[in-house]
Amino acid sequence: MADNVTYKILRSHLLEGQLKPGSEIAIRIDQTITQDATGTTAMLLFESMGLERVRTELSVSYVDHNMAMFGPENHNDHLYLQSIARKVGVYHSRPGNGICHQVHLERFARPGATQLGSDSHTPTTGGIGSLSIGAGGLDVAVAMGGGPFYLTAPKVIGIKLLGNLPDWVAAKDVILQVLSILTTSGNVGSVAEYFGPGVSTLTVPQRATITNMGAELGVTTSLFPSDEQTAAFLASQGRSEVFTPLAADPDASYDRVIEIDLSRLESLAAAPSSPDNIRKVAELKDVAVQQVQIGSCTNSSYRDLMMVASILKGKTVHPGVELGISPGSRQVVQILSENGALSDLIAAGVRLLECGCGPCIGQGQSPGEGKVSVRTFNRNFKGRSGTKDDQIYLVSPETAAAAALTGHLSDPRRLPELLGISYPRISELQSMPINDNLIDKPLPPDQAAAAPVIRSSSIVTPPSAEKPSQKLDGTILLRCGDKITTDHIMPAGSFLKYRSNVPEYARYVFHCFTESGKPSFAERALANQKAGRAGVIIAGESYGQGSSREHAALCPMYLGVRLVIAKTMERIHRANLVNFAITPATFVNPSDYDRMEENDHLEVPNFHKILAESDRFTVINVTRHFKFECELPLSRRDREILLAGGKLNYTKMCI
Ligand code: MIC
Ligand code: SF4
Repeated sequence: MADNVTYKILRSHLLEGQLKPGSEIAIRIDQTITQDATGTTAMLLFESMGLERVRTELSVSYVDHNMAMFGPENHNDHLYLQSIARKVGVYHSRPGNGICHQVHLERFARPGATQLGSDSHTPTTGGIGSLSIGAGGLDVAVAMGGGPFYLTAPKVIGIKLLGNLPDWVAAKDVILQVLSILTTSGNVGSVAEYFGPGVSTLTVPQRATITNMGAELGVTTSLFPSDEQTAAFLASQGRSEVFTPLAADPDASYDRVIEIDLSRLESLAAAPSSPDNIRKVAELKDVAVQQVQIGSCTNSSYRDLMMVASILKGKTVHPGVELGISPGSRQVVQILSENGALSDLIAAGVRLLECGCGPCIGQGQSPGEGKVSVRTFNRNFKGRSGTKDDQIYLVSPETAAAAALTGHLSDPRRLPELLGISYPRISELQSMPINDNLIDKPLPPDQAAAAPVIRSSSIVTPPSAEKPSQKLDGTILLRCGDKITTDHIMPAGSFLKYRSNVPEYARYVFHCFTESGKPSFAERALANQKAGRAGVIIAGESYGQGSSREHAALCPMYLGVRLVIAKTMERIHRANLVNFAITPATFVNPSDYDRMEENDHLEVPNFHKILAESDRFTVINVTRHFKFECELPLSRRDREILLAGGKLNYTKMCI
């Protein structure tokens, strides 16, 4: 059978089901990653499954998100994560070591492996040929326990790369071009696999930029083959032994093919406020810029930061711009400090932040009201930066550096003419400095049993979900529009510190929709729950875009939400809803969305029976006296999970 790379890896890890696009399959997971913002819940859920040790080839816990540490909560989480990791057989990357995806690419990921991570940018390591998928923390906890991961066998979109990137045009421009074609909607259930002669011209870190931001397409994952570039990258990390070549069979086919000629690309930007609002940088030259932020798991490689340092060398950041760099890995910072590039950055006026997610997740560096911030990150959802009406442009490091020097969005190809800067040719290093002293190894099993777990009072065991009622008697708590992201549902930024305390964090569900002087979503939801009604959310297209944060299901569940009806829904969020016993339904007739309002009383007779066996059901809008139809295309297992009152109860039943 001729397979593409995606199906080769799936076939070698298949545990259940048929490898036919659209059918449910179960695969074995080799590696897992968690990060601190999702990891505390994942670890608590792992503990409540009653297992003593992980059963994967490798599991790593990272601390990279909650680094601001206002109040004791973050440090409490860090200490809990470090102590539980040692005990249950998980490696632990301490704060300061870098962002999970970049460090995992450097130190642990391997071609041909499967990886499940409680973060939506887990596909970053698709750049090394690992089939890496983002999921909710509960799914990752189950995989840590050796359980299979269930997914829909994907369609594979083949992205054929031709030619070579021109000077000043970067890997970021490739993924922005892909986003302009595929957009952020309509790709659920697909994998983006790169092939063609242009692939060999891209290094692993460049590929990882592309697979990282592939998350914004809403695909299951993105994947590159493993070739000489992969071998060279692994050699530079002193990990040649894990190299294995991986390519699609010569006559392998794809469900759809898109061709991109790298030589014809130019510098692009995702304009406010969606990663698929793609414009040519050259057309944005009148946009004045007040802030530039460089870094994140998308653009923090040695080449990216060397490129910025070389462009800035001997120059000064424009007086109207604040430039921050939040590097993705300590390894890269160490090289930059050894080769003098760090001095060039500091001399140019860069504000150097610590290695971590930082401003990408609204942990500081929020731009001023209505001010333009140009970022090398992957998401520009409105308000994510911490400023309500932010104007965020997502660009390559080259474009970010050009904006920092000129004070405008400037096509970096004009830098020679504007500032006399010639294109810096940066070659990858053959050997990187290896220093794993911030990665704690797990304790051997004979010492682990007696090891203490540090559990502070801000770490609260997550509430468990309930079994569904016979009949659903509910109230529409919110009717939200299209493209509601998990950042809208469950804000991050300064609220991130409540991740380990669901009752506290739940107070901020749909915080962005709370009008001052009016009751919050949480207050209304709790009152509704007290009155004995289920909460219902009505949504438009692509509900639940963005992150893997299961709190966007867990906290609404805590507030009594039991049903979401959307026009369409994104993959990870839909799975999280099922995991926490919230039924994810879609409208049969999307125009029904317009026929109802908040506070309408809805009824679903025989709800329990519907969950058990029906893929369609009728909802009665009691307030407006009409009925409408919903679709419920659930797998047998999803139904069992919902009926069991969520995945934790279901998993306990199966252990
Ligand atoms: C993000 O980029 O939105 C995050 C923060 O990394 C999330 C995870 C989280 O909410 O903790 C993600 O991408 O899954
Ligand atoms: Fe961190 Fe941003 Fe990457 Fe999420 S997208 S893992 S917040 S750097």
